[in-house]
Amino acid sequence: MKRKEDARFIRGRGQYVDDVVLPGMLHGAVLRSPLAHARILSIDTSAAEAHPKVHAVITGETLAGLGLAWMPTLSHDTQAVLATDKVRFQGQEVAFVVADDRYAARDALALIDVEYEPLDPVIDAKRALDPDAPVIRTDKDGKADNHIFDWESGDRAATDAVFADAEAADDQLVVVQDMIYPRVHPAPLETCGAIADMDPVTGKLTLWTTTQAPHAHRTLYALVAGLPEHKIRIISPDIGGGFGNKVGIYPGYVCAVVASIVTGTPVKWMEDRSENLMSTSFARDYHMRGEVAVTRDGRIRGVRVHVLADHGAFDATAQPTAFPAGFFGVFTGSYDLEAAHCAVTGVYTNKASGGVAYACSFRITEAVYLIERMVDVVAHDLGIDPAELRMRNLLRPEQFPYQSKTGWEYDSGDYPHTLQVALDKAGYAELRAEQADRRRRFEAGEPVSLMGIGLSFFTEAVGAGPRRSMDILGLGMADGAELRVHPTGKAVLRVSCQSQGQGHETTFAQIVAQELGISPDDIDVVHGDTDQTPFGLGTYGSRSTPVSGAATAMVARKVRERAKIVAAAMMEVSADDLEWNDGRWQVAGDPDASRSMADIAMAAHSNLELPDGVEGHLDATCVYNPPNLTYPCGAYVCLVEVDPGTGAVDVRRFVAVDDCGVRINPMIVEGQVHGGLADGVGMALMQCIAFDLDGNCLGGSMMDYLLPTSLECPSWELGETVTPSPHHPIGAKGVGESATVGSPPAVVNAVIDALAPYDVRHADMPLTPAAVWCAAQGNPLRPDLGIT
Ligand code: MCN
Ligand code: CUN
Repeated sequence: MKRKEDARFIRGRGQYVDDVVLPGMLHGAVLRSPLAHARILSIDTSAAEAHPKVHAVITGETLAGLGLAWMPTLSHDTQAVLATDKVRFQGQEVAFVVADDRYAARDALALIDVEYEPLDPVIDAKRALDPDAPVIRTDKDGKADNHIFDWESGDRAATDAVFADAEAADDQLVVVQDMIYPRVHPAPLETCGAIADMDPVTGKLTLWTTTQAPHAHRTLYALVAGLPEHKIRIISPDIGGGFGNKVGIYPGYVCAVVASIVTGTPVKWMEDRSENLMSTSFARDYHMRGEVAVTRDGRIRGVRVHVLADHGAFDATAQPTAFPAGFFGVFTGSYDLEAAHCAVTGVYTNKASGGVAYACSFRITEAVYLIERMVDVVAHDLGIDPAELRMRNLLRPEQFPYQSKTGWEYDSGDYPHTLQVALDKAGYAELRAEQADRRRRFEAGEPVSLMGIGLSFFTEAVGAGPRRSMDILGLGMADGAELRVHPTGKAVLRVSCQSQGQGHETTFAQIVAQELGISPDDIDVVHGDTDQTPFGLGTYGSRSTPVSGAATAMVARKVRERAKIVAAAMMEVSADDLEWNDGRWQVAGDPDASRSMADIAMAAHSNLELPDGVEGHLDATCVYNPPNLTYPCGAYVCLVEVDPGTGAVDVRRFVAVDDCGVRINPMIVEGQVHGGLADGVGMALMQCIAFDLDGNCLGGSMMDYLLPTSLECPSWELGETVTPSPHHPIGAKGVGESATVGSPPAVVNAVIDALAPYDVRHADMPLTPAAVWCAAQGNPLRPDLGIT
């Protein structure tokens, strides 16, 4: 089925936040710090206030008077809304101007005079832990260093024992590799913004905003600002992409709300591209050491990991678990291990708050990258083919449900089969033969490019989630769904999740259609408006299908059961005699005696026909609290050509076999995978937010922060296996982030494989031509990653 929402998108009739225009609306702009670390000595706003088109200038001092200068983050830290004492990263919010139009607001920014006393910036995460490093969070009482947290997962003693054993044994070895997952940014098409409309008479706040989680945001505004929750309405209309960038609450949103309260008029704030890239929602920035204990015949026994996590100046991780690095716990990947342990240390640096999401499921991306790179390093050191090494170590189908060594219960999968499908589709053996031939020609001095074949096998963990392990500010992670079938048999579904391009209006209608025998065209899906939808935690961590999708199937089944009673009354039979057949309630054994949902709906609304005790109307509500996450998986094969003269990488082919359980809409799933694969090629080869030693952000525009285009992407070759989730009502697993998680290691493994004639064991992303060329020359310097 084609996407229902595209009818408006391809006609230019979508409504994004920046399309919203309210009568009398004023415009806000944010003054940002030019320095990465500096004390604020004074802020003089008088000249800006005197500007004829300026209505108000808000500073940290204004906010402090309201108790709003600092706000809590999702990871139990605090973040400055507008800086009062110090600025802590380049681009940090310092003041907010409200003016008649966007241009006047921007002009007035230049009239604000801020006196800064520059301080030494801390840019390198390792340097952040030096005893003499400048302390960034001096706002925290008694804080004398830049350390945020230490977190661990797995059994340290058991893992150390396996490693000691492997070190002592002749037939085993320990393989060690350091690697960096660089800082990247999701860069959605629409930047972040908000229009706040506080009605001074009714006291009702309507906030149009780019959020992936409208209900959670509403509750947070209520808790933090003391606004009554029933008087807050959050509307998140069509959003031009989220990718995790729109999970958090940004200072600009809060400023727009305060500005609307102060001026008594609606206030719009939309950031520009550079503001989005420099100040919002970075991801990754993990410095990792992986260690693998393995027998010489390729049996992986244990994995040990240490990570230094650079979270920037405020720990604003969009982390829905109670744990600071929670989902990194899936670093054991798809393999059957004896023991595993990881330790993650989080530090503050003078960078925009990081540690947030980017199609990542909160650290799974880094974990998958680490283990899939490590498996290739082991294959390199042992001289075993990487496909063969994976086959020897993958979990076997009979091990499911599988209890991982770090406490996760993988629900289902047939990993060797999924990998085999990918290898067959790629023609793996023939590719290796072609590669061997190419290498012979290269060694013979022919001017040929180097061919590399890279694999990855990933397990994702999506659909947050079980209440015990994942409460966010004490809120459970259950999602609501409400379904009404109208008298003529048309239905409206209301869900708490929020589509940013994933096609929920189509797929959620398809779920209801499947359960009720109504055409998906006759089902409207309402989302993204807290006044119109039930509570739930929104769309991130690929949780819409696992949680809201499950709620949708369950609410439809409730309606179907109610319809059964009405149908029985209509046909004057006992409900026990009815069976659900081909989208109709039918008298068992009598195909001529049946009623469609439309027949039943009309009767249910004309109470005359209903006997006493049978409730009229046809609607239901449901709250779904998932018993577990869902665990999609996939096997990817990437084929690259590397130019040995320039280091340029060309992705020649990419085979992706995903298993996301039952597919509701195969076309949409493929679209999700296409997007994620492009993301992976981008991160592996070009995307990186770097900083110079003074803390200047070097990725503040799309001239510097490179996103992949169709030119860098091959024509994707997709395949599928289907292992339904045993606990999901329709057996579906999430897929929205799978390819972003699974593809970077496949691309990197391919490039390193291509460099085999130079005996390169590892090189860090992004594998730009310069980085690849330097790696081939044995040059370890990476100024782009701060390694000089
Ligand atoms: N689907 C399906 N069958 C399945 C699984 C999913 O048909 N077995 C469909 C779903 O019904 C839905 C889509 O595929 O229409 C994605 O579903 P799901 O995996 O549940 O992910 P979410 O809808 O929760 O989307 C979130 C996910 C995340 S976290 C990021 S980040 C990301 C991603 O989606 N951001 C995106 N894909 C994106 N795609 C677009 N266009 N824009 C974004 O911002
Ligand atoms: Cu991890 S980015 Mo998505 O969860 O919105």
